[in-house]
Amino acid sequence: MSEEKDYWEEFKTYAVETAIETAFKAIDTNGSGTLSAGELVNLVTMVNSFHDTKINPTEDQMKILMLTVDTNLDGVLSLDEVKKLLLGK
Ligand SMILES: [Ca+2]
Repeated sequence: MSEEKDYWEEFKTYAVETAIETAFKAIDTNGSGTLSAGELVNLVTMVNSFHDTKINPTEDQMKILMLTVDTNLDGVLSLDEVKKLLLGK
């Protein structure tokens, strides 16, 4: 049933977006609605704590990551920019 498949595809999209929005709010500790480079470090820390990974980017690597995600180059990451990174759209 293609209709059912569409339903699940839509559900998955919403589920992922909700997860990203929830994580975004948790990481945006000062509630500015955007993520700074410092808050991006919190994201890495969060990923490490959930997955027992030991990702420890250097300051330069964080700068490169910021530049990759910060598509409008305003120095902070919006929810849309983070969604684009994680959902590839
Ligand atoms: Ca930005």
